[in-house]
Amino acid sequence: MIEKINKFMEGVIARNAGEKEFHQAVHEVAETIIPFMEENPKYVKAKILDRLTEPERTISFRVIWQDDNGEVQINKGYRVEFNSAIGPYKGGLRFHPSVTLSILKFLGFEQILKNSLTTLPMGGGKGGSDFNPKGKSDGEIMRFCQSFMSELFRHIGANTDIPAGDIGVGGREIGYMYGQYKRLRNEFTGVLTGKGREWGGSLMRPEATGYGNVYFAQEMLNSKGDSLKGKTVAVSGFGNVAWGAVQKATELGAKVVTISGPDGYIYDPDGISGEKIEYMLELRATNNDIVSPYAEEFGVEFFPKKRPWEQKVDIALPCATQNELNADDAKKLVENGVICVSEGANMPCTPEAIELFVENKILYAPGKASNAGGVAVSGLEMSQNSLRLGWTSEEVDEKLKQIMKDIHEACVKYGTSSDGYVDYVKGANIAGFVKVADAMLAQGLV
Ligand code: NDP
Ligand code: 2IT
Repeated sequence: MIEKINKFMEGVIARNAGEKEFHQAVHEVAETIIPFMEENPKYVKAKILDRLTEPERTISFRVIWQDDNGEVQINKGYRVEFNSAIGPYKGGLRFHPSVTLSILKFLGFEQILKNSLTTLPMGGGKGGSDFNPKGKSDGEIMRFCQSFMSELFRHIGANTDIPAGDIGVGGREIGYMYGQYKRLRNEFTGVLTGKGREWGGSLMRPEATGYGNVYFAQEMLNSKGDSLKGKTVAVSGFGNVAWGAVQKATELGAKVVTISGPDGYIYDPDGISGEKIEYMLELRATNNDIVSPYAEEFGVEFFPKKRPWEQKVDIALPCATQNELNADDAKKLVENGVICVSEGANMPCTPEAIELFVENKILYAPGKASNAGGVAVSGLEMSQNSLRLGWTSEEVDEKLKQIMKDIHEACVKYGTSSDGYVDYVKGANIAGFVKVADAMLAQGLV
């Protein structure tokens, strides 16, 4: 089996040279899907995994804009339309200087399986730019978003491809891009999700990813007769996902003691709750990329250039970015008695870290399962746009909870080992794969 997996990966690496994040995401899936396909030869014969790892379409374009000094700026723009077997392409846009095609292909590839897990009809896609929003004025952000959309608009549509937010893209950026799309097409449609509630957005979308991640952690703990109550939690990041996770974990009786940024992390032994959670939003809105002002504001300790995983906690929720929790971090968490790790970010744990969690039988959930709440509520936003109706927060939250429960159940169904341990990576990969693979078989060689 190892030989088969290695051979498959050799092909992927040769066809996608140098794209190491993409290789990493594909390898994690291949490890569990290739053995599954061997038991189900119809997928092997139709070369489903080879087809699944090749995007249906990759769009790459130039984005020209002018900064506040009148200087011309040039960025790269992309949209990877990965797979449309079960619905229109769906996935976020990331604006961050680290964005490359490799990053977007890893995200787009994971998005296929994640979207399938939500039970909603959405294919997989991802896009973005190497634009750095840090320190930019509101006018610069608007001009960049308008220029970006001036090319992207011809490739997307409410029934074709529906982008949303991701790192560096929140409500403000979605607003500017939506305005430009509407102007160019002269139509008011649900082409983007994460819109403002007054103009077609869903209630609960901003909270959805973080809330969903905590609901998933709760399901894992419940399956062991445990709960979040009284647990200490380390969260990384201080963006949209981290904010939602801190809020919901606190509400469910846990104590969140860390948040982090690229500058380091803060440790708040009293727990991040109430006005401190509101302060996270202020911090994010400064566009400055640093979390240290929290320490000054609330008189707590700041650990420059360190990551929160060195603290003793019961639960870890990595919510910042890819590969932010490595084997050393995982070792420390395990030594300190962590019981549950639930990914809010996409691919935050390295393969070596995951191996350690699984070896030690920690409850570990991969992002494609545990952070699917964000795109799930995006799917619900699409439904509301189609109906031209808006649901209440309670209605959306109820649906989100049910979806996270269903994803958990699907993981248990496909991921339970003979000793009872649930391998959520295996469970999520197979459950997500089956639906897409069967749709691809039914639709022929397209
Ligand atoms: P935000 O832009 O709101 O926040 C991102 C956070 O991660 C910030 O704290 C950011 O700090 C930090 N960060 C970003 N890049 C790096 C880096 N290279 N090194 C260290 N820290 C970094 O984004 P989101 O909260 O939306 O996204 C966080 C994660 O969650 C990402 O992995 C994203 O793909 C994933 N995700 C998001 C969903 C959503 O609905 N928004 C849905 C599902 C997953 P800074 O900006 O200061 O660098
Ligand atoms: O990674 C993700 O799932 C997202 N950034 C959300 C995508 C979406 O379309 O809501």
